[in-house]
Amino acid sequence: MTTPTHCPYCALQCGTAVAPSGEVTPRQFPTNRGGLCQKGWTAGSLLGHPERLTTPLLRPARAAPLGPVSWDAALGHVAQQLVRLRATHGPDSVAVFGGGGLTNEKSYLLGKFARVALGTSQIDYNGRFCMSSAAVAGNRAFGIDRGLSFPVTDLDDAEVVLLAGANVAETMPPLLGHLGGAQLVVVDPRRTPTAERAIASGGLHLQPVPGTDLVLALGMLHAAVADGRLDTDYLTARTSGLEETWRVAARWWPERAERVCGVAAADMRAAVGLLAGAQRRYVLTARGAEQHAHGVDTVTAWINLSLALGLPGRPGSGFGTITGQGNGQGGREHGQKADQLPGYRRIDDPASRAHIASVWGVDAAALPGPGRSATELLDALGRPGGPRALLVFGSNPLVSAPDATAVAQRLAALELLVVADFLPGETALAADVVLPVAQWAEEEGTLTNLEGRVLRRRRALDPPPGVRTDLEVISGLARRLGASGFPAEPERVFDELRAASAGGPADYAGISYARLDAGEALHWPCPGPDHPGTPRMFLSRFAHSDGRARLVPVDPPAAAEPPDAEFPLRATTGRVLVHYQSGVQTRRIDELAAIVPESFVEVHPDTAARAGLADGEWARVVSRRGSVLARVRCVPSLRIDTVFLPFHFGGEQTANRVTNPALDPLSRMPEFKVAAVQLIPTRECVTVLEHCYALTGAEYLR
Ligand SMILES: Nc1nc2c(c(=O)[nH]1)N[C@H]1C(S)=C(S)[C@@H](COP(=O)(O)OP(=O)(O)OC[C@H]3O[C@@H](n4cnc5c(=O)[nH]c(N)nc54)[C@H](O)[C@@H]3O)O[C@H]1N2
Ligand SMILES: Nc1nc2c(c(=O)[nH]1)N[C@H]1C(S)=C(S)[C@@H](COP(=O)(O)OP(=O)(O)OC[C@H]3O[C@@H](n4cnc5c(=O)[nH]c(N)nc54)[C@H](O)[C@@H]3O)O[C@H]1N2
Ligand code: SF4
Ligand SMILES: [Mo]
Repeated sequence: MTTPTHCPYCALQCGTAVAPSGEVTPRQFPTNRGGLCQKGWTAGSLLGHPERLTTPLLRPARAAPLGPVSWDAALGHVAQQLVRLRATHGPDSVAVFGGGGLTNEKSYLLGKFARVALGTSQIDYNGRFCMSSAAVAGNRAFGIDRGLSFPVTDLDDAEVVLLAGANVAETMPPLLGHLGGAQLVVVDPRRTPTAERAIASGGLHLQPVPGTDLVLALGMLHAAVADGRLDTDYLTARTSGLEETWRVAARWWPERAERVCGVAAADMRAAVGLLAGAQRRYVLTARGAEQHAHGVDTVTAWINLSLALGLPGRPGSGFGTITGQGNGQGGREHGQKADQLPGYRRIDDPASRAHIASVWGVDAAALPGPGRSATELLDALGRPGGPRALLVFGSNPLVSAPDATAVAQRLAALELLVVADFLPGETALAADVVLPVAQWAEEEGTLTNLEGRVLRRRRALDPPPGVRTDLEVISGLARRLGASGFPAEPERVFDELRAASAGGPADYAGISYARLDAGEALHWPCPGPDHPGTPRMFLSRFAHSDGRARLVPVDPPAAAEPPDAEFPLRATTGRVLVHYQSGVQTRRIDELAAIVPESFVEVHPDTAARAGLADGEWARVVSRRGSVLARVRCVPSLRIDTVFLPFHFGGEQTANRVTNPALDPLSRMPEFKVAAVQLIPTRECVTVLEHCYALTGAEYLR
């Protein structure tokens, strides 16, 4: 007997079947159609992993080692410290950091816990690092933010798909199965496996300087206008803002754009020709377009081009952003974001506050206002006026947040760091209290995938003795803080979430466990029990009150950190197929760690030679903030001005030691995708152990 559920990792949420032994096999589901990537196949091996956390751990004093304690002692200690801090320094002295991998139920209860049980405004989550710029751009253009406004199966019939900063061949391999019939245009500074597919499909690989997509998209919009490719009927009927947008784009003719972004004007025209010449075409963006200090405007530039060509809201065509984490979409809808309440409501909107307060049975005036965004929250820890305690659920910011060295200093300045995790990741090892929690295959819940489709995670086996679910942990802490209304049963939490979301943009009111278990595919908004859900949005109108989509004029900004004589190269960062995120999980899976055991830096051979480096040698990649150790991989297809680092490794190989915490002014998303660096040869000896496993917490915070 196997249990039908979904992969724990990315937003494609491939269908899986889990055996009582924990073995994972693929199952037919529209996103994966029986396929899985290597991470999905091996996900079960962490369930019984020897490093699995099975008892709460407590550090009696900052310098003391973590030691096992009872749940009562651990939760009692945390509650006592939180009560003390709150009484002495006010409710904002306690902060919460969540994750886009958490189920909808956990995200919801965590947000309620922060606002009601702790009374703090200081909650945000790692999704701020993920799709937040596209979320702002989508809201601005379409009036609502759902990653894809159509099911992925619609892509099956596409003739042309432009992928901007999305390396789906490595980040969502089964998605390629939906792109098989299309010519691809891939926009990426690197010749990724996805870019190889584009060339093989008779499409194009456009290779811009990192951080210059905005100029590239302006050049392409100019080409669309100049070559008579605008869809004028669509623009007139369904959009506003073309005139103002053209006023900026008119200054970016392709030859001028080429000088900034490095993509040949002829290729811009060819790409526009491919998109405009097809009936069924899509533009999809991901983190490469977003993780910039001007990510919102960059995504907006891609949306402007899509609108000019008449794609969004047209059957068989569209614009979309590929979300990232398992619950990347749902995780940003139900209240773990600093500026949001459940149902994708704004926390500063009086009507939204009143509705949520009534569901929660509290006074709307008692709900805190917006808090700090993730990077700003981490930066405020332990500073005067900043939080003195941090509770982390589902993130490893010591490895995944920008300027990791500064993050370690801020965590060290806390009076209390609490981490709930099932493995001893870097941040857990640095905590004062570690709470061992259940894994995906041991719990019930729902997640919302990249299509805005709500799906069920099901319990296939019991958690190991001594382990509690995140919901039980939150519920138990709330009780110790004297707060009521924090059930630990997933379905009860979901039913409360439905009521809280009712009437909001992300309306789940009509979605129930019973409907999902009966096999219905329910995409939000789904406002009532008889509503069929909304797989396709925008077919007749966009979500703005006038029903129109907005083109928004965007100007190329100055680079946040331009290369100079000292730091002449642009480092960009991202992912490889076999590792997931900060690597806590996949670095511990032997089959995956054997394939990519250590960090590397992709470098053009000429650039390597200039730095005195050869393929296979270790280098230090140095920025103004810090340096990272990585093995040189010479890649002739790479731009000579660019190097690439994966961010999946810890310790000396933490790529985020060099990244720039410059933030987008609207989304507050950090600039993971471009930092000025230099390369230097190093003779430092790096042992295999340091490659694969975390340093101890104490070493981190020294
Ligand atoms: N194997 C694997 N899969 C994953 C994940 C994982 O960690 N590992 N994580 C999941 C999550 S949370 C996310 S968010 C998604 C991310 O999925 P993707 O966005 O596809 O992944 P990234 O590797 O971060 O970035 C994509 C590409 O952007 C390129 N890029 C860098 N700078 C620029 C630029 O300025 N412009 C453009 N156009 N491209 C640029 C990089 O070279 C990279 O190939 O993947 C999900 N799937
Ligand atoms: N340089 C650079 N940095 C990046 C990026 C980049 O492209 N470049 N990408 C950014 C992006 S898009 C993202 S999404 C972030 C992700 O980065 P992180 O937030 O660090 O994500 P994970 O590594 O998935 O960390 C999740 C942790 O929570 C644990 N965990 C998993 N599921 C659960 C759960 O249900 N409950 C609890 N309590 N714990 C759980 C895991 O064991 C792991 O320790 O990284 C960002 N950082
Ligand atoms: S593509 Fe994503 S959801 Fe599918 S198996 Fe791989 S990691 Fe899991
Ligand atoms: Mo992400």
